Amino acid sequence: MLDKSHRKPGQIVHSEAPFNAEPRLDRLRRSFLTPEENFYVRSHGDIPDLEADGYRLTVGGMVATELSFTLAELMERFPNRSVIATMQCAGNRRADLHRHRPVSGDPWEPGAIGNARWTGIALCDVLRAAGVDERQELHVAFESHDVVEQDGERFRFGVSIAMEKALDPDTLLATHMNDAPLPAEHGRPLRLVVPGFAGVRSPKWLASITIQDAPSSNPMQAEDYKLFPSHLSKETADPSDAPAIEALPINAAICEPAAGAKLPAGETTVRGYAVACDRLIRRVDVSADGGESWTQAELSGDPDAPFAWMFWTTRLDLAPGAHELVVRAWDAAGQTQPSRPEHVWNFKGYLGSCWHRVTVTVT
Ligand SMILES: Nc1nc2c(c(=O)[nH]1)N[C@H]1C(S)=C(S)[C@@H](COP(=O)(O)O)O[C@H]1N2
Ligand SMILES: [Mo]
Repeated sequence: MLDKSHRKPGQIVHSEAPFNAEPRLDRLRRSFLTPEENFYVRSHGDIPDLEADGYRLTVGGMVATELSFTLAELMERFPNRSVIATMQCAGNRRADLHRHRPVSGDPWEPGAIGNARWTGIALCDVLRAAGVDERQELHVAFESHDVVEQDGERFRFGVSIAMEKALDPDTLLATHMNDAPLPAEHGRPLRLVVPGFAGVRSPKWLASITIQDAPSSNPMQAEDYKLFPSHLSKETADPSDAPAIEALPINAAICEPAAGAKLPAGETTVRGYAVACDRLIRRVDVSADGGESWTQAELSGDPDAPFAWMFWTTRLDLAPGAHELVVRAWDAAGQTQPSRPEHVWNFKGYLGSCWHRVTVTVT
């Protein structure tokens, strides 16, 4: 186990062991590519202490040839590939659901998200080298080196994705984040990056890949990260009957000003992010009156990076008094966000994608 000296300035720490933290939103909004010091960390167990030297990745199951690679062999044999993609926890903005009605899990504010250039090799190249059975109904399962303790059980972290997403050339086995070797807490030496999907489908500290005819039976896949309707509770929900969270819905947040800010009268700059899985953000509306009237924000981002977030900015002239600032985004398919937390509430607190509201006082 590594020490906990990885605490960074301006972090909101949800738990020390395992270490779970998100950046303050003003820090998150500083750059399109999120530097490591402002990148949220979501881990279910201790960081495994892996040396790049002794590291091996195995590929097995429904393949013609089972393979095992050192890191150097992987990098030599397969072409380098990069993707700019936003990583976002399914629990991002859980706090907004919790404030409406209590949910289980850490109360993430809108900072359980970050955007990076991920570099490594395409998962599909490795699968094809093993002679993978490419039938669409198959699943690619992953097991990691970290151990999760949950409900009295101890097991290694594991998830799976469907064959179609596994064969997408943007699904990467990544060794680098923003052109630097992966930091230990983000999966050194090798993690999967599944652009557009909930962070949980991007296992860190990867140990093995198995092609199989069913999704992973690991509790991370089979029980957690499922989407339940609002009338179910921990006691009544049946995970085997609920869909696994994969692609994420459109979401947006106000990063500045902060909730509760006291501002001088006059023009205020309002800034934030918006993201919509693999679709471009087309428009962002900002309201200063709780959603009665709207103005359009200016967008900035990389139109060639469909899996990346966009940033937005607008200036509002606010009179003295309390104001509820609201943001909602629209994607290239004309889809937008539900207005209130009760429209998306679920007892696990996933996919908190309702309009983000921040109350400020102008004096
Ligand atoms: N092996 C392993 N992979 C993991 C996790 C984990 O606990 N163990 N957490 C997942 C979850 S829920 C998220 S949101 C992302 C977080 O990635 P990050 O910590 O690099 O931001 O990693 C995913 N991959
Ligand atoms: Mo997550």
